[in-house]
Amino acid sequence: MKTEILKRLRETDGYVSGQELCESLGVSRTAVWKCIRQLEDEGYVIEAVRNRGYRLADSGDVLSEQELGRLLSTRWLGKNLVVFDEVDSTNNEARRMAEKGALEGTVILAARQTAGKGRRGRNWESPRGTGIWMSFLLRPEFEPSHASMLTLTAAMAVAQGIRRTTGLDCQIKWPNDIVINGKKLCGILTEMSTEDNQIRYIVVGIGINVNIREFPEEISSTATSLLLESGHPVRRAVLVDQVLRAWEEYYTEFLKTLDFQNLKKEYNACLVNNGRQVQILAPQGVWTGVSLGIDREGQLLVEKPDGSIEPVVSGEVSVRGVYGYV
Ligand code: BT5
Repeated sequence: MKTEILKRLRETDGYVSGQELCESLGVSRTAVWKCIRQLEDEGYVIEAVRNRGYRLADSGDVLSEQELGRLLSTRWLGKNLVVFDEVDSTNNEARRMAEKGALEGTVILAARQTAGKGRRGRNWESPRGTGIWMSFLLRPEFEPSHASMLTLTAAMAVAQGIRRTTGLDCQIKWPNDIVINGKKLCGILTEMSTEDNQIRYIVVGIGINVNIREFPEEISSTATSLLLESGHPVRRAVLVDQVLRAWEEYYTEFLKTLDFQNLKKEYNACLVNNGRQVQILAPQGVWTGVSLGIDREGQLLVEKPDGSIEPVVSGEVSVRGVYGYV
């Protein structure tokens, strides 16, 4: 019924009378009013005027299955798409759905995550309605050793999606962050399930701070949002579409060679600290060198003070600039 009411509001330029809605849908005024409230909760701005009815004033920043269904311009990714009001983590939800047989390309979004997660058990702040908390499910046929490169394709897609939607230029902090003006805007978490050295499924999780105005104190000096950087709110549904669409393009390119041969030039052009001193925080200790960009395997090449070049594998390390987070 909610979908039908939304459709009628969209089709009508002026007001749709409440009475007419009740009669044509065969429901009470209260039922109509409840649907209107739900639509407002989703982000639609609806004007209600006595004796005239309801009018859709603005589609606002709505992130619903209907809105995304209308907007999505991908070829296959997200044709199966689920939006939750609240989940623990969209990555966890995607994994649960994968275990129950969900199809490749399934996309899961949530208005809010109660236990959003980063790497190695870290927390990911996911406040309601102001970010893109999204995961998608893949069932690729390549070997597990290629999987870490999916994080890199996702980072490129986020950077591209943001550029196309807002015109803002952001940078990639290898392997899984997107930064802008030295602050973290997005984090990516790729998880994989394997059996007998074969991939059962992969979940790529993307968290983008879109319209967040304020962050908790622990991260307020390192985190930022598109709203804070651009000075105006960004429509999340449009950005979701652009990111997913860009990802499909990069993934197609990646599948041709199963490495970054065709993508590494573009990746390195977006890489923060390329050609500069970085610190490598590895389990064995911290060391410093000059970042030379990624190679075709997606490893970060770092030149040590003795001139030797060390490929750094993602997974166990973090990279920092020498002066702080970036
Ligand atoms: C990440 O981990 O950056 C991966 C984050 C992935 C989040 C997405 S949201 C959709 C999907 N579902 C999930 O549950 N996760 C994925 P890592 O590199 O470990 O960074 C985590 C660190 O970033 C934390 O320890 C904080 O310092 C910081 N942080 C937490 N929330 C943040 C936020 N919203 N913005 C910027 N920084 C944040």
